[in-house]
Amino acid sequence: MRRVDPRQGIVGHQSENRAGWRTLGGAAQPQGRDGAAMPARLHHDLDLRRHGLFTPAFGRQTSGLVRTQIQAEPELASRGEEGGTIPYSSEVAESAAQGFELTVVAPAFNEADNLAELARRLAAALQGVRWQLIVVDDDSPDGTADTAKGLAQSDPRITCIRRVKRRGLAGAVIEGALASAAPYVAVIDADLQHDETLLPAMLAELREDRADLVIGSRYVGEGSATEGLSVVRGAGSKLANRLARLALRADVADPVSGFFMVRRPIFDEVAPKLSVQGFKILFDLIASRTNPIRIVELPYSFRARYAGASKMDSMAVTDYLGLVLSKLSGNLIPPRALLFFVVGASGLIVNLVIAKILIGLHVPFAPADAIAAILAMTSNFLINNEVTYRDRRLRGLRLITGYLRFCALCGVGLIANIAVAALVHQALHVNSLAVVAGAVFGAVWNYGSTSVAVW
Ligand SMILES: Nc1nc2c(ncn2[C@@H]2O[C@H](COP(=O)(O)OP(=O)(O)O)[C@@H](O)[C@H]2O)c(=O)[nH]1
Ligand SMILES: [Mg+2]
Repeated sequence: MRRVDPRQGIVGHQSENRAGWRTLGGAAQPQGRDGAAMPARLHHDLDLRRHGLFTPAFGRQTSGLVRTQIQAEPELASRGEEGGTIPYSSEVAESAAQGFELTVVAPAFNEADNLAELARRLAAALQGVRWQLIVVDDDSPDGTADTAKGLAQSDPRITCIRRVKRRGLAGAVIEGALASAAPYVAVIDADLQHDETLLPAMLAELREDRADLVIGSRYVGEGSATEGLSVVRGAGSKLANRLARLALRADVADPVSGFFMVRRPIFDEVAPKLSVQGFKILFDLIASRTNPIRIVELPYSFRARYAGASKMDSMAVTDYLGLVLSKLSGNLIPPRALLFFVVGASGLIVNLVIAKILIGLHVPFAPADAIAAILAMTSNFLINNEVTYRDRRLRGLRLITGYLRFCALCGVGLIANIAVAALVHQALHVNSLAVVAGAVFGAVWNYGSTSVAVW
């Protein structure tokens, strides 16, 4: 299978399944009139025509740009070196006025020191493409939003969405992508771990209609993660990939990659189903799709961070496990509900341990059990507030009113639990089944009602 690597401007020759160009779903090749594969920079020019963007007027304005790109290619590489600048020109404003073809969404939390370099590298990599960058910041204390808006002052292709009182990579990506009006949306980390020079090749796959989703993959061909991930993180990433492949109906080598490009209508369609919590939006996107999509994976090497520190933590891992389990349940149980049930199970342990301690201290059974139950409910509420609903955490007075509502609703849940258990016992006369039915009903009630009335 012949392939073009636009980054090198060469025409390669590779067999269909040769590592490095992993294609899921048949794909036509970019070809010239004589049937030969074309250098990317030439078929880029053709793309503009095919997409109806190369109107005579637009052609006059942009053909110079395309030609400049071809002539300036050796120079382009040197401009891509650190420290160089991409001057803003009237051509940028003209192409922006035509509408962007590609939105690059960069979720950013405490990435102020990376943004100027990110913008510079995108400009170098995407010459001749009508691109925009949307930085989605979650009110980072390091002034990420101020930095992004400072860059936006001198380059209209850059926008910043500053979210307040919210946290989460997946939610940030969703909001950035939903703000796009471009036909194609890419997601890239703001810390420069992803290789932005792959973007033109990813775009070519979509423009040439060879794919609906293109993944920058660390686990095909010459792709690698050794530079950007420690040994432990590397092992974790491979495990996460294995779990994801279990839950997916697609054979994807790197379904937890944070670097991908997709047709915007696909994202728009799937967006309401995506979980706003968590780190692995690509996995969610593939798992939540309704129609089959063509996926292409292109290799890249995951680099070390440019500046700043990783935000991946145990909560991100917990969220991911919840997401995989939720998908394995066929979306029956939302990831948040799974977490809520795990917290509920921890409450049961708290209840048992405290009751045992109090009874050991010769407190009569009834008050001992009541105190243990209240403490278990309190610990459930606090853990759920800190973990399950950490993105909507209650504070101050709302913490107290939320706690009272939580206790009242769980009290109703307990009554419902007992009532359902009694009914099932009456009907089937099986103790264990009655207890389980009551507990499940109570847990579902507790989750459903508190998710609406407390958080
Ligand atoms: N807006 C936003 N961005 C985030 C959040 N968590 C992580 N990010 C960004 O997502 C990208 C990947 O996160 P990173 O910490 O580098 O994860 P790692 O590469 O797996 O270590 C980076 O650009 C982060 O700044 C968040 O809560 N909100
Ligand atoms: Mg990173």
